[in-house]
Amino acid sequence: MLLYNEIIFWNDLNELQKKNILLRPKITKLDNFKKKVKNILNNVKNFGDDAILKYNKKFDNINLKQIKVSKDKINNSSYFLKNDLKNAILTAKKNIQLFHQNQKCKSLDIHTAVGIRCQQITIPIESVGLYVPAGSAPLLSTALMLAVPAHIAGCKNIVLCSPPPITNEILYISKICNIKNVFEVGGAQAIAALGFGTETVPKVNKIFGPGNMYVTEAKRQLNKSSLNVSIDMIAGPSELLIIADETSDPIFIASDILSQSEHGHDSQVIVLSDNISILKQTIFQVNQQIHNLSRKDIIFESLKNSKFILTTNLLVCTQISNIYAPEHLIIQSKYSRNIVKDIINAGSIFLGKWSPESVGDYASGTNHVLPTHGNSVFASGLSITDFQKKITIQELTPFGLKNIANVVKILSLSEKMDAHANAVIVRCNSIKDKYGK
Ligand code: HSO
Ligand code: ZN
Repeated sequence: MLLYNEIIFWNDLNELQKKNILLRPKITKLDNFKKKVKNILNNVKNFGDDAILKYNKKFDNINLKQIKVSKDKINNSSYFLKNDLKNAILTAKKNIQLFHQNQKCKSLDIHTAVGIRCQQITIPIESVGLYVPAGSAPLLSTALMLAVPAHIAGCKNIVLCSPPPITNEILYISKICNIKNVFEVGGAQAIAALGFGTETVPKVNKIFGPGNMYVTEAKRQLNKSSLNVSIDMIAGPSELLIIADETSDPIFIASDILSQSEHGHDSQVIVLSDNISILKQTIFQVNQQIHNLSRKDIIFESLKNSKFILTTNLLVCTQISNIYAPEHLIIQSKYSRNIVKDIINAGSIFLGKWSPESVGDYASGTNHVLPTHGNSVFASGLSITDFQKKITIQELTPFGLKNIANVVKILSLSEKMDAHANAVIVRCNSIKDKYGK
């Protein structure tokens, strides 16, 4: 039960209290947790599929003969799903596809000076691993958010891993996204398989997708190793910040608070408003709506991390939001479009009362894999550029080289790199021999 006296008056706080109010919930890490993950990585590295089959038995209590999902099983998934679910998946896919397709950046081909041609081309990362967590329910939406951009980016080998038993929903998404390499393996062992490769799981160049703390730790350890494996991001618990004014609808805000809070006991919601009545009505609505929800146990837990803060005006709300740097930001105000102009840190923004976070989570087209834990101060949500890399190309004519030669000579000699200067000088001498001057 949330109480009205939980409303925090921002102006009454000193600097330290302000800082503490905006802290993320502490994650309690189990003893030896890093060592356990290291062990899993080592076992998968040394014993490949055998180790994975054992972990499937140990952690997921499933005895599989093979971890690779057969082509037939992927294709047949379609028969097990109701048409309305398949249609919903297809509509979401269409929107995600349209949005991500337009993220493609154009190649550059520029003459920086006469005779100096510089290009930038975009190349897809050849092999990518997509991790789709299961947790309390397999996140089919995450499968879409990873598979669609990987496909659009042009990645040649797309490998998808999800804990056993893999669901028909995830297999259906693999089918419509043309992913043929699908494996029933979860947790740190899945990340290890993607990072090292096994007899059946191909080694990839970059691993994507959220997961529990074991998955996250495995990604961190692999990323630090010298394996040339990269990761998309270190994802923490999900979070939402809401800015509301007197025109917001407390019923709607409460529904957004609850949808965020059902993710996990460590989810967090911060509500900022310049209007105490809106905050009180919202708290009232949260207490009303929670009773109809199936995940109320998780919600009761995570609501303990929520904060309702009263400020003197909307500008202060914006400033607090930029300090907190939320993963999701909902702005429900008559000035939404003006406020958004001052936002500099956020993963994804939802403007106005008709834009619940749920729509972005599933179907509007934007990606729901977003920077958490304040990382939106430097990072962005997933986009197709994460599945690609850029290569620059340059080509000079004799004239172009002759004109820039002196600049390179002076700069390289000032760094005491005379071999660098020489690479230009020998060519300039050759140009003189050939063309005179
Ligand atoms: N809000 C989550 C994504 C999600 N919601 C998946 C429901 N399913 C992180 O952006
Ligand atoms: Zn969500």
